[in-house]
Amino acid sequence: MKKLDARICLALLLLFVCSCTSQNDDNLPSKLDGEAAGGDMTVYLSTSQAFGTPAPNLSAENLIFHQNGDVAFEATFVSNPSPKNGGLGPVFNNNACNSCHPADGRASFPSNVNAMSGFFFRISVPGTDEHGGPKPVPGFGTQLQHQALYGYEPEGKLQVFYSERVVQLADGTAVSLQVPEYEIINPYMELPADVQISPRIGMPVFGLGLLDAIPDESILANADPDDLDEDGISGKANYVWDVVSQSMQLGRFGWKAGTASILAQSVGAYSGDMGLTTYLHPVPDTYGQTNGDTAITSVEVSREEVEKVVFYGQTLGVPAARNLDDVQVIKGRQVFDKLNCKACHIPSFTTGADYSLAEARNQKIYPYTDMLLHDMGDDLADNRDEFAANGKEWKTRPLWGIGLTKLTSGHTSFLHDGRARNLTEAILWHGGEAEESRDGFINLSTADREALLVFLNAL
Ligand code: HEC
Ligand code: HEC
Ligand SMILES: [Ca+2]
Ligand SMILES: [Ca+2]
Ligand SMILES: [Ca+2]
Repeated sequence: MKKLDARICLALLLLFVCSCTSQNDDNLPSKLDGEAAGGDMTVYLSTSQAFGTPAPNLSAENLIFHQNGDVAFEATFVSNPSPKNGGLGPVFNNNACNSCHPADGRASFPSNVNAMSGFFFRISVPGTDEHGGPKPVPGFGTQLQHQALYGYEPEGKLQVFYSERVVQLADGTAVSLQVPEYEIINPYMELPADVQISPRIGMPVFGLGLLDAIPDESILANADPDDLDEDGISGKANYVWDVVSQSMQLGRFGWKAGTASILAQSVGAYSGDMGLTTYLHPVPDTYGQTNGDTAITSVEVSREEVEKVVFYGQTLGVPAARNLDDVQVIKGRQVFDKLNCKACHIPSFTTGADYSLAEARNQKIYPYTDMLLHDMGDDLADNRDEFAANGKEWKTRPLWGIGLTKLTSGHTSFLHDGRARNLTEAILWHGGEAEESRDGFINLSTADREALLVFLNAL
């Protein structure tokens, strides 16, 4: 009897302890839906380093590789001859990855458009190249390098004029938009009259491994190019010529999803943005131009260096969303849903199980993008095709981390050319398929509009 009593006592005690512990668990702040924006690759940090911190789940070995990549991303290239980081140019746009992606975030729109900055023009003439991509401008290629080494001529200089457009919101607030007009001035040789210009600015580079790990099928599942369900939202996949596999692949990166992988984007940057050859672009971007390279030499950036820089972008962590239980944030999320922002800025995906980087596999992530192209209307159009993307189409930008832009990057310029000076302007520039969402935004009450902005700033 006594023994049994003791056992019952013990059992009761255990039950008590257990229920206490579980009660404590309930009281712990549990992860809110969407807080771990990058799954296990989430960084819980809201400082100026929020975009530039390695994912916390990297293996020890991978963390070292990441840190080497950090050095590669920050390397400043100089002209030959140089014992280290030589080969810059002869024409280029900037001299380091992180000059155009400062603190791993987005570049601000330059106060002097002809200084080295994160801003440049992609260019082409009507038609396509042999792979269906933009057709190079004779003597200029597909990118205008507006810087040059001493003794060389830049391909041309940039010019931007702004006019003002005032948008009246339903609550009486007037918002002024700056409408840009771009031109190439002082070309080093005659430019064809029909040259097409696509202005672009450097965007954040964190979380790219996770975006890369979303299975093709999950992206394609949301594509509706002919809008068969008639909700006004199409969503089209870009298919692009991939220098790595030498085949057509689903485009994922760049403002028009014009490259298929972080590797393709990065070697493209070495080649086009900095004038540096790699194993994937052994022929200089300016080979054959009178202001360019006259010889094909050994590659200027080693394959090892390329692999490091790619791994870096692949393994930067994603900042956690903040204050998701705040009443205004909760309301703002409802407004986001009501205005159908989520049709393109799709909140969540699960990454694939067989992605090359183990740390990025099987993660529930909250990037707020569908990785697809959308017609955004005439006002945002660059009128320049890039593979399947036409002159009005842009890839839906991920919104994760967007609320930390000011803190990490010191400014709040948004959109492909940095024309929007804050979130409100960015939304007001939406047109085309997003016209209804934009008009809904214009018609919001002051309180609902503020809640939406508070929600975006919590991402
Ligand atoms: C002169 C400025 C400049 C330099 C230098 C530069 N980038 Fe970029 N980067 C850009 C711009 C502009 C884009 C958008 C390109 C586009 O839409 O076609 C971009 C896009 C990217 C993207 C795609 C991100 C996304 O979410 O789609 C990656 C990755 C990237 N750059 C990595 C690099 C790396 C690595 C380097 C150095 C090897 C580098 N960049 C150097 C300006 C630059
Ligand atoms: C039809 C698809 C679509 C809808 C609907 C849509 N967006 Fe977008 N959004 C985009 C695309 C595409 C871009 C990139 C446009 C560009 O850079 O020119 C973008 C860009 C943005 C940006 C700037 C991001 C950056 O990195 O510069 C913000 C902020 C934004 N959207 C918020 C919203 C909000 C809020 C709503 C709802 C009111 C909304 N969007 C509705 C497709 C959409
Ligand atoms: Ca070079
Ligand atoms: Ca060029
Ligand atoms: Ca549709």
